[in-house]
Amino acid sequence: MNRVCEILGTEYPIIQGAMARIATAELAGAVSNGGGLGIIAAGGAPVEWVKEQIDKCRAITDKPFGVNIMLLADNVDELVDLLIEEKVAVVTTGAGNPGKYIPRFKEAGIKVIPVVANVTLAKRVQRAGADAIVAEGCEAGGHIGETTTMAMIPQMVDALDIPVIAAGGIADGRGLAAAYMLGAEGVQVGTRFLVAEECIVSQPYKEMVLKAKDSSTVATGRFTGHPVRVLKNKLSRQMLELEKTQDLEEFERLGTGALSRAVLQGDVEHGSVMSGQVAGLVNKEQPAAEIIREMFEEAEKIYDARAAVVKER
Ligand code: TUI
Repeated sequence: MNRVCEILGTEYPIIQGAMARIATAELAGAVSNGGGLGIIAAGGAPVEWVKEQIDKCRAITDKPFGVNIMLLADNVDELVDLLIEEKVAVVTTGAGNPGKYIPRFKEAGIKVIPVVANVTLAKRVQRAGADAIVAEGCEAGGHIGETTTMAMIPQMVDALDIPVIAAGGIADGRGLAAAYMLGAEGVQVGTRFLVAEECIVSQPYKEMVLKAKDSSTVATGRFTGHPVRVLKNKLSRQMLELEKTQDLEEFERLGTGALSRAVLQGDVEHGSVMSGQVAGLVNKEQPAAEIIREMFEEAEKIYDARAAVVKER
């Protein structure tokens, strides 16, 4: 059995990306029912809301699922207490170093899988006791690091003993197979699950992903130290304009409530439409379970067909 499946308690070594405001119990439950690991994104939401989502997810699925903690949120300590009390199966983290929380999760029997974007932080969380890491390349949507998935995965694999789960730029069986070739033992997929039938994101957001092409995303806010990849729209153009003056106050004003505007209200011109570079590969709304099955079937076919390329001379 695959080391990642063993840690996650899943049939397939695939984690659904934690998309703030978007990854609710509906999507997480559907992904877990489909044999992957569904994730509820706590984002900056109140602890009570997260508790409701956990209850809801447990009503949708008997299978394991996880909760993601965004470490820039101001209620992280409270959230950690909740997740320990609820004994969720897996915790993933983003946008920081979760090191100081890892011992308490481990004591509670919770698997911890930090999402990281560089080898230095990956080594640090391995030392702190992480069970695996998600190595997220800058092709990913949302808050990103500097390095691509292609360059990062083998460097992570060389530097770590714990399993590496690849993220950023993976939306079909080809990306999945490629991640394995680089040494990953699992994948995390966000953008393709945005258009899952069970995903509650607004229809205009889904349509924008479905219509996107290779050059449709851009990273905004590099000068803030927290670059974020989004689909290009009026808001991203305004934000890029602010890079010239580096007006942080105005940047933050523009960003306030921007994700909700796109996710809940469907305003994809003035809202933040976070998405990975693979949006151009995502062309069909379908059930989460079908996405998982298709990806692994396609990857298997590739292995069978391409083995000849390296074996036959
Ligand atoms: O965290 C993510 N993706 C996210 S978080 C998010 S919410 C947000 N919105 C606006 C600004 C910032 C966050 C949307 N998408 N992925 C994992 C990830 N972690 N990507 C990059 C990092 C990261 C970057 C620098 C983690 C730590 C870090 O510096 C700390 C260190 O010690 O290296």
